[in-house]
Amino acid sequence: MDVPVIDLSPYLSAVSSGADQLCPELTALCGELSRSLRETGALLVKDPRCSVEDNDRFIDMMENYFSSPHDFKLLHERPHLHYQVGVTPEKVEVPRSLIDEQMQEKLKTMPEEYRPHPPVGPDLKWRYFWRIGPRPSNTRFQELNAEPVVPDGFPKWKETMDSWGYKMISAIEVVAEMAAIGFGLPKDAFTSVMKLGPHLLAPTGSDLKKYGQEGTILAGYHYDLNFLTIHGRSRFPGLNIWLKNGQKAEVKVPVGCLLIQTGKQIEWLTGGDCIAGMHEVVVTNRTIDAIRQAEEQKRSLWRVSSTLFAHIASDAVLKPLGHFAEAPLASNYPPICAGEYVEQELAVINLKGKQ
Ligand SMILES: O=C(O)CCC(=O)C(=O)O
Ligand SMILES: [Fe+2]
Repeated sequence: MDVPVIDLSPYLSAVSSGADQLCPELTALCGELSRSLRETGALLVKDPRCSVEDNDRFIDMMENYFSSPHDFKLLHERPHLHYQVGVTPEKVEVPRSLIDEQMQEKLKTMPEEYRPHPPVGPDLKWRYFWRIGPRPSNTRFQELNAEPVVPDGFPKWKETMDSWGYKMISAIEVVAEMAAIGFGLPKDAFTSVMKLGPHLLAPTGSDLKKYGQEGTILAGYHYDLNFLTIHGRSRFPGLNIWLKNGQKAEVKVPVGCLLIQTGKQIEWLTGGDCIAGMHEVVVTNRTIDAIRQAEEQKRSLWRVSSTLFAHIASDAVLKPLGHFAEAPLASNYPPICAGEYVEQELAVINLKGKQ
Protein backbone atom coordinates (compact mmCIF):
# COMPACT_ATOMS: atom_id res chain seq x y z
CA MET A 1 0.00 0.00 0.00
CA ASP A 2 1.26 3.45 -0.83
CA VAL A 3 0.76 5.77 2.08
CA PRO A 4 3.54 8.32 1.60
CA VAL A 5 5.91 9.27 4.40
CA ILE A 6 6.14 13.03 4.75
CA ASP A 7 8.94 14.56 6.77
CA LEU A 8 7.63 17.63 8.59
CA SER A 9 11.16 19.03 9.22
CA PRO A 10 11.45 21.34 6.18
CA TYR A 11 8.05 22.90 6.91
CA LEU A 12 8.94 23.33 10.60
CA SER A 13 12.24 24.99 9.65
CA ALA A 14 10.52 27.36 7.24
CA VAL A 15 7.99 28.36 9.92
CA SER A 16 10.66 28.86 12.59
CA SER A 17 12.72 31.01 10.24
CA GLY A 18 9.69 33.28 9.98
CA ALA A 19 9.28 32.86 6.19
CA ASP A 20 6.09 34.59 5.03
CA GLN A 21 5.82 32.70 1.82
CA LEU A 22 6.42 29.00 1.23
CA CYS A 23 8.90 27.96 -1.43
CA PRO A 24 7.44 25.95 -4.35
CA GLU A 25 8.83 22.66 -2.94
CA LEU A 26 7.00 23.15 0.36
CA THR A 27 3.80 24.18 -1.39
CA ALA A 28 4.08 20.96 -3.41
CA LEU A 29 4.64 18.99 -0.18
CA CYS A 30 1.44 20.46 1.28
CA GLY A 31 -0.33 19.38 -1.91
CA GLU A 32 1.02 15.84 -1.54
CA LEU A 33 -0.04 15.72 2.10
CA SER A 34 -3.60 16.84 1.40
CA ARG A 35 -3.83 14.48 -1.58
CA SER A 36 -2.88 11.55 0.61
CA LEU A 37 -5.52 12.49 3.17
CA ARG A 38 -8.10 12.77 0.39
CA GLU A 39 -7.19 9.61 -1.51
CA THR A 40 -6.16 7.23 1.25
CA GLY A 41 -7.60 8.77 4.42
CA ALA A 42 -4.15 8.22 5.88
CA LEU A 43 -0.65 9.59 5.98
CA LEU A 44 2.68 8.70 7.56
CA VAL A 45 4.71 11.57 8.97
CA LYS A 46 8.09 12.06 10.59
CA ASP A 47 8.26 14.76 13.21
CA PRO A 48 11.75 15.42 14.62
CA ARG A 49 10.12 16.50 17.91
CA CYS A 50 8.56 13.04 18.54
CA SER A 51 11.22 10.43 19.25
CA VAL A 52 11.03 6.65 19.39
CA GLU A 53 12.12 6.92 23.07
CA ASP A 54 9.11 9.15 23.86
CA ASN A 55 6.80 6.64 22.24
CA ASP A 56 8.45 3.75 24.13
CA ARG A 57 8.18 5.49 27.52
CA PHE A 58 4.49 6.05 26.93
CA ILE A 59 3.81 2.47 25.75
CA ASP A 60 5.80 0.99 28.67
CA MET A 61 3.64 2.85 31.19
CA MET A 62 0.39 1.94 29.45
CA GLU A 63 1.42 -1.76 29.28
CA ASN A 64 1.89 -1.58 33.05
CA TYR A 65 -1.45 0.07 33.54
CA PHE A 66 -3.46 -2.26 31.32
CA SER A 67 -1.87 -5.33 32.96
CA SER A 68 -3.04 -4.12 36.43
CA PRO A 69 -5.90 -6.03 38.12
CA HIS A 70 -9.33 -5.64 36.52
CA ASP A 71 -10.94 -4.15 39.66
CA PHE A 72 -8.17 -1.58 40.03
CA LYS A 73 -8.79 -0.39 36.48
CA LEU A 74 -12.54 -0.14 37.12
CA LEU A 75 -11.80 2.56 39.73
CA HIS A 76 -10.99 4.79 36.76
CA GLU A 77 -14.24 4.25 34.87
CA ARG A 78 -16.51 7.33 34.45
CA PRO A 79 -19.64 6.15 32.61
CA HIS A 80 -21.61 9.24 33.76
CA LEU A 81 -19.05 11.36 31.88
CA HIS A 82 -19.65 9.25 28.77
CA TYR A 83 -16.28 7.55 29.40
CA GLN A 84 -14.66 10.70 28.03
CA VAL A 85 -12.05 10.61 30.81
CA GLY A 86 -10.47 7.55 32.48
CA VAL A 87 -10.83 3.94 31.44
CA THR A 88 -13.33 2.22 29.13
CA PRO A 89 -13.29 -1.53 29.86
CA GLU A 90 -13.36 -4.16 27.13
CA LYS A 91 -16.79 -5.01 25.67
CA VAL A 92 -18.27 -1.52 26.19
CA GLU A 93 -17.62 0.45 22.99
CA VAL A 94 -19.66 -0.86 20.09
CA PRO A 95 -18.20 -0.62 16.58
CA ARG A 96 -20.39 1.51 14.39
CA SER A 97 -20.71 -1.27 11.79
CA LEU A 98 -22.49 -3.49 14.35
CA ILE A 99 -25.49 -1.16 14.62
CA ASP A 100 -25.43 1.05 11.52
CA GLU A 101 -27.71 -0.64 8.97
CA GLN A 102 -26.58 1.54 6.09
CA MET A 103 -22.98 0.56 6.80
CA GLN A 104 -23.96 -3.11 6.98
CA GLU A 105 -25.67 -2.89 3.57
CA LYS A 106 -22.55 -1.31 2.11
CA LEU A 107 -20.36 -4.05 3.55
CA LYS A 108 -22.40 -6.68 1.70
CA THR A 109 -21.59 -5.02 -1.63
CA MET A 110 -17.84 -4.99 -0.99
CA PRO A 111 -15.71 -7.56 -2.84
CA GLU A 112 -14.84 -10.43 -0.54
CA GLU A 113 -11.08 -9.73 -0.52
CA TYR A 114 -11.67 -6.22 0.85
CA ARG A 115 -14.58 -7.01 3.17
CA PRO A 116 -13.98 -6.12 6.84
CA HIS A 117 -14.28 -8.77 9.52
CA PRO A 118 -17.97 -8.54 10.43
CA PRO A 119 -18.15 -7.46 14.10
CA VAL A 120 -20.01 -9.90 16.32
CA GLY A 121 -20.20 -7.77 19.47
CA PRO A 122 -18.61 -4.86 21.35
CA ASP A 123 -14.87 -4.25 21.01
CA LEU A 124 -12.42 -6.38 23.02
CA LYS A 125 -10.00 -3.51 23.51
CA TRP A 126 -9.79 -1.43 26.66
CA ARG A 127 -9.08 2.28 26.37
CA TYR A 128 -7.84 5.15 28.50
CA PHE A 129 -8.92 8.71 27.75
CA TRP A 130 -6.73 11.58 28.92
CA ARG A 131 -7.48 15.17 27.93
CA ILE A 132 -4.70 17.14 26.33
CA GLY A 133 -4.59 20.92 26.21
CA PRO A 134 -6.43 23.72 28.00
CA ARG A 135 -10.18 23.38 28.58
CA PRO A 136 -12.59 26.18 27.68
CA SER A 137 -13.73 28.20 30.71
CA ASN A 138 -17.16 28.53 29.22
CA THR A 139 -18.72 25.67 27.21
CA ARG A 140 -22.14 24.16 26.53
CA PHE A 141 -20.52 20.70 26.63
CA GLN A 142 -19.19 20.27 30.17
CA GLU A 143 -18.79 16.46 30.19
CA LEU A 144 -16.79 16.54 26.96
CA ASN A 145 -14.38 18.80 28.81
CA ALA A 146 -14.17 17.04 32.22
CA GLU A 147 -11.18 16.89 34.58
CA PRO A 148 -8.71 14.00 34.07
CA VAL A 149 -8.49 10.79 36.14
CA VAL A 150 -5.04 9.86 37.58
CA PRO A 151 -4.61 6.22 38.73
CA ASP A 152 -2.81 5.63 42.06
CA GLY A 153 0.65 4.06 41.93
CA PHE A 154 1.78 5.74 38.69
CA PRO A 155 3.88 8.68 39.93
CA LYS A 156 4.91 9.68 36.40
CA TRP A 157 1.40 9.38 34.96
CA LYS A 158 0.62 13.04 34.30
CA GLU A 159 4.10 13.84 33.06
CA THR A 160 4.22 10.85 30.69
CA MET A 161 0.70 11.34 29.34
CA ASP A 162 1.11 15.10 28.86
CA SER A 163 4.53 14.74 27.32
CA TRP A 164 3.39 12.26 24.64
CA GLY A 165 0.02 14.01 24.20
CA TYR A 166 1.45 17.48 23.63
CA LYS A 167 3.95 16.10 21.14
CA MET A 168 1.16 14.40 19.23
CA ILE A 169 -0.88 17.61 19.22
CA SER A 170 2.08 19.58 17.91
CA ALA A 171 2.51 17.11 15.06
CA ILE A 172 -1.21 17.21 14.23
CA GLU A 173 -1.22 21.01 14.22
CA VAL A 174 1.52 21.07 11.60
CA VAL A 175 -0.31 18.46 9.53
CA ALA A 176 -3.54 20.48 9.87
CA GLU A 177 -1.77 23.63 8.69
CA MET A 178 -0.09 21.90 5.76
CA ALA A 179 -3.37 20.19 4.83
CA ALA A 180 -5.21 23.53 4.86
CA ILE A 181 -2.60 25.00 2.49
CA GLY A 182 -2.82 21.91 0.28
CA PHE A 183 -6.62 22.17 0.14
CA GLY A 184 -6.39 25.84 -0.90
CA LEU A 185 -7.71 27.19 2.41
CA PRO A 186 -6.12 29.81 4.69
CA LYS A 187 -3.33 28.08 6.61
CA ASP A 188 -5.13 28.46 9.96
CA ALA A 189 -8.49 27.26 8.60
CA PHE A 190 -8.34 24.06 10.71
CA THR A 191 -5.99 25.06 13.54
CA SER A 192 -8.13 28.08 14.47
CA VAL A 193 -11.15 25.82 15.16
CA MET A 194 -8.98 23.20 16.94
CA LYS A 195 -8.10 25.70 19.72
CA LEU A 196 -9.50 24.52 23.09
CA GLY A 197 -10.79 21.37 21.36
CA PRO A 198 -11.45 18.35 23.64
CA HIS A 199 -8.35 16.53 22.36
CA LEU A 200 -7.94 13.07 23.81
CA LEU A 201 -4.91 10.95 24.28
CA ALA A 202 -6.65 7.63 23.77
CA PRO A 203 -4.38 4.57 24.01
CA THR A 204 -6.12 1.25 23.48
CA GLY A 205 -5.05 -1.86 25.37
CA SER A 206 -5.84 -5.36 24.08
CA ASP A 207 -4.95 -8.46 26.05
CA LEU A 208 -3.33 -10.74 23.48
CA LYS A 209 -2.88 -13.48 26.07
CA LYS A 210 -6.65 -13.74 26.19
CA TYR A 211 -7.49 -12.56 22.67
CA GLY A 212 -4.50 -13.66 20.59
CA GLN A 213 -6.23 -16.00 18.13
CA GLU A 214 -6.00 -15.14 14.44
CA GLY A 215 -9.12 -13.35 13.20
CA THR A 216 -10.14 -12.02 16.64
CA ILE A 217 -11.55 -8.52 16.29
CA LEU A 218 -10.05 -6.11 18.81
CA ALA A 219 -11.75 -3.01 17.33
CA GLY A 220 -14.50 -3.60 14.77
CA TYR A 221 -14.78 -1.73 11.45
CA HIS A 222 -15.49 1.95 12.16
CA TYR A 223 -14.58 5.55 11.45
CA ASP A 224 -13.26 7.97 14.07
CA LEU A 225 -15.67 10.76 15.03
CA ASN A 226 -12.96 13.39 15.64
CA PHE A 227 -10.99 15.62 13.24
CA LEU A 228 -7.67 13.78 12.74
CA THR A 229 -6.26 10.77 14.60
CA ILE A 230 -2.53 10.24 15.15
CA HIS A 231 -0.81 7.07 16.37
CA GLY A 232 2.77 6.22 17.18
CA ARG A 233 3.97 2.76 16.20
CA SER A 234 2.32 -0.10 18.06
CA ARG A 235 4.43 -3.08 19.17
CA PHE A 236 1.84 -5.41 17.64
CA PRO A 237 0.47 -4.93 14.12
CA GLY A 238 -3.20 -5.47 13.33
CA LEU A 239 -4.60 -2.19 12.00
CA ASN A 240 -6.30 -2.46 8.61
CA ILE A 241 -7.46 0.67 6.81
CA TRP A 242 -9.71 1.23 3.79
CA LEU A 243 -8.70 3.63 1.03
CA LYS A 244 -11.21 5.94 -0.64
CA ASN A 245 -11.29 3.56 -3.64
CA GLY A 246 -12.56 0.77 -1.37
CA GLN A 247 -9.32 -1.21 -1.18
CA LYS A 248 -8.20 -2.64 2.12
CA ALA A 249 -4.63 -2.08 3.27
CA GLU A 250 -2.65 -3.43 6.18
CA VAL A 251 -0.79 -0.56 7.83
CA LYS A 252 2.92 -0.88 8.41
CA VAL A 253 4.23 2.06 10.39
CA PRO A 254 8.01 2.36 9.93
CA VAL A 255 10.09 2.94 13.07
CA GLY A 256 10.15 6.64 13.91
CA CYS A 257 6.99 7.43 11.94
CA LEU A 258 3.54 8.50 13.05
CA LEU A 259 0.32 7.45 11.35
CA ILE A 260 -2.39 10.05 10.71
CA GLN A 261 -5.98 9.10 9.85
CA THR A 262 -8.88 11.26 8.77
CA GLY A 263 -11.90 11.46 11.09
CA LYS A 264 -15.48 12.53 10.52
CA GLN A 265 -14.91 16.18 11.48
CA ILE A 266 -12.45 16.77 8.61
CA GLU A 267 -15.00 15.14 6.31
CA TRP A 268 -17.54 17.73 7.51
CA LEU A 269 -15.16 20.69 7.12
CA THR A 270 -14.24 19.64 3.55
CA GLY A 271 -17.83 18.93 2.50
CA GLY A 272 -17.05 15.25 1.91
CA ASP A 273 -13.97 15.86 -0.27
CA CYS A 274 -11.80 14.17 2.33
CA ILE A 275 -13.77 11.31 3.86
CA ALA A 276 -13.28 9.71 7.27
CA GLY A 277 -11.02 6.67 6.96
CA MET A 278 -12.63 3.34 7.83
CA HIS A 279 -10.51 0.91 9.82
CA GLU A 280 -10.46 -2.15 12.08
CA VAL A 281 -7.96 -3.83 14.41
CA VAL A 282 -7.78 -7.60 14.02
CA VAL A 283 -5.31 -10.27 15.12
CA THR A 284 -3.45 -11.27 11.93
CA ASN A 285 -0.60 -13.68 11.28
CA ARG A 286 1.77 -10.71 11.65
CA THR A 287 0.27 -10.00 15.09
CA ILE A 288 0.88 -13.63 15.99
CA ASP A 289 4.51 -13.39 14.89
CA ALA A 290 4.89 -10.35 17.16
CA ILE A 291 3.20 -12.25 20.03
CA ARG A 292 5.74 -15.11 19.63
CA GLN A 293 8.61 -12.66 19.64
CA ALA A 294 7.29 -10.85 22.73
CA GLU A 295 6.88 -14.21 24.51
CA GLU A 296 10.47 -15.16 23.71
CA GLN A 297 11.69 -11.81 24.99
CA LYS A 298 9.38 -11.99 28.04
CA ARG A 299 7.68 -8.72 27.10
CA SER A 300 4.10 -7.66 27.81
CA LEU A 301 1.37 -9.23 25.69
CA TRP A 302 -0.85 -6.17 25.95
CA ARG A 303 -1.18 -4.50 22.56
CA VAL A 304 -1.07 -0.78 23.30
CA SER A 305 -1.80 1.88 20.71
CA SER A 306 -0.38 5.35 21.25
CA THR A 307 -3.41 7.06 19.77
CA LEU A 308 -4.47 10.70 20.06
CA PHE A 309 -7.80 12.02 18.81
CA ALA A 310 -7.54 15.68 17.80
CA HIS A 311 -10.91 17.45 17.91
CA ILE A 312 -12.56 20.61 16.71
CA ALA A 313 -13.60 22.79 19.70
CA SER A 314 -16.97 21.64 21.08
CA ASP A 315 -18.54 25.09 20.71
CA ALA A 316 -17.26 25.65 17.14
CA VAL A 317 -19.54 24.96 14.19
CA LEU A 318 -18.77 22.12 11.79
CA LYS A 319 -19.59 23.12 8.22
CA PRO A 320 -17.80 22.96 4.85
CA LEU A 321 -15.11 25.66 4.90
CA GLY A 322 -14.29 28.17 2.12
CA HIS A 323 -14.59 26.69 -1.40
CA PHE A 324 -15.75 23.37 0.09
CA ALA A 325 -19.14 25.04 0.64
CA GLU A 326 -19.57 24.52 -3.15
CA ALA A 327 -18.41 20.85 -3.07
CA PRO A 328 -20.86 18.46 -4.81
CA LEU A 329 -21.79 16.75 -1.52
CA ALA A 330 -21.68 19.86 0.71
CA SER A 331 -25.41 19.71 1.43
CA ASN A 332 -24.85 16.39 3.24
CA TYR A 333 -22.92 18.37 5.86
CA PRO A 334 -25.27 20.98 7.37
CA PRO A 335 -23.88 23.26 10.11
CA ILE A 336 -23.78 21.60 13.52
CA CYS A 337 -21.93 22.40 16.75
CA ALA A 338 -18.97 20.02 17.04
CA GLY A 339 -19.98 19.12 20.63
CA GLU A 340 -23.51 18.25 19.57
CA TYR A 341 -22.20 16.10 16.73
CA VAL A 342 -19.83 14.26 19.11
CA GLU A 343 -22.64 13.59 21.58
CA GLN A 344 -24.80 12.10 18.81
CA GLU A 345 -21.99 9.79 17.77
CA LEU A 346 -21.18 8.75 21.36
CA ALA A 347 -24.81 7.74 21.87
CA VAL A 348 -24.62 5.43 18.83
CA ILE A 349 -21.42 3.69 19.94
CA ASN A 350 -22.68 3.13 23.50
CA LEU A 351 -20.51 5.62 25.34
CA LYS A 352 -23.20 8.14 26.18
CA GLY A 353 -26.11 8.09 28.58
CA LYS A 354 -24.78 5.26 30.84
CA GLN A 355 -24.95 5.86 34.61
O1 LIG B 1 -5.81 0.15 18.53
C1 LIG B 1 -5.52 0.75 17.48
O2 LIG B 1 -4.48 0.56 16.86
C2 LIG B 1 -6.50 1.76 16.91
C3 LIG B 1 -7.84 1.62 17.53
C4 LIG B 1 -8.83 2.53 16.90
O3 LIG B 1 -9.14 2.45 15.77
C5 LIG B 1 -9.44 3.55 17.72
O4 LIG B 1 -9.01 3.70 18.85
O5 LIG B 1 -10.34 4.25 17.23
FE1 LIG C 1 -10.46 4.19 15.26
